[in-house]
Amino acid sequence: SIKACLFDLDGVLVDTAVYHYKAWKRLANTMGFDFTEEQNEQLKGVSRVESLNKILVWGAVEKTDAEKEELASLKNSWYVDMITKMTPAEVLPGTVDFLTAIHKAGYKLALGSASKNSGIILEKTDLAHFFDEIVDGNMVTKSKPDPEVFLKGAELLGFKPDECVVFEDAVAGVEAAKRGGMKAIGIGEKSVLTQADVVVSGLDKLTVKDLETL
Ligand code: G16
Ligand code: MG
Repeated sequence: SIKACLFDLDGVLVDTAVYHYKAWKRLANTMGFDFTEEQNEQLKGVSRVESLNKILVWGAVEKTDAEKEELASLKNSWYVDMITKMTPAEVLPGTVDFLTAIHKAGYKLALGSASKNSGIILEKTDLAHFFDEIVDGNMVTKSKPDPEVFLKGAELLGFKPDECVVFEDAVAGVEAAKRGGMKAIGIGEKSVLTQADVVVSGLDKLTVKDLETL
């Protein structure tokens, strides 16, 4: 049975995707091109370097590794400026109630995010105290769909993969959970998150009971 819950950050607990999009768009614009909101979907759950690589392909621009490092840190400085101003009001609907309920019911909680900025986001939105363990982009070498981030979370919490459920909004994240041998609750559209065991539109649609029947 399920004993631990692993949460993705962006798109599940908070909507930082809009800030990532604004910052990447600004970066693309400074290089003389643009990309669509549809293309932006492909950046969700993907690491910073991999996101930049995709964007450079879209703009048909080639850069050296040193230039890429500079571009990525420029984007990150704009992104950090925005997330530093985040408040608890930006936590997605139902999140605080659901995290409170599962914590009270005795489940252990971990974060499993690709972001290297998870610490500041959790602090600004007042969510940090819910988590027993935090695994983020600073602690993993392989990004989703590799299961590393979630396997590390399960290990730190002291549970086997089949005792864990992952909450994910990204296709790559759901795939990571399944590859890791975990249950996956997709946050989004059923037609997109086809590998998920259950799909809901948000944490506001879930109760503790839903975990018992997984
Ligand atoms: C998030 C976002 C991705 C972003 C990645 C890395 O992942 O979904 O779009 O590229 O983190 O973020 P950073 O540049 O802050 O390290 P997740 O796993 O929380 O959805
Ligand atoms: Mg996400």
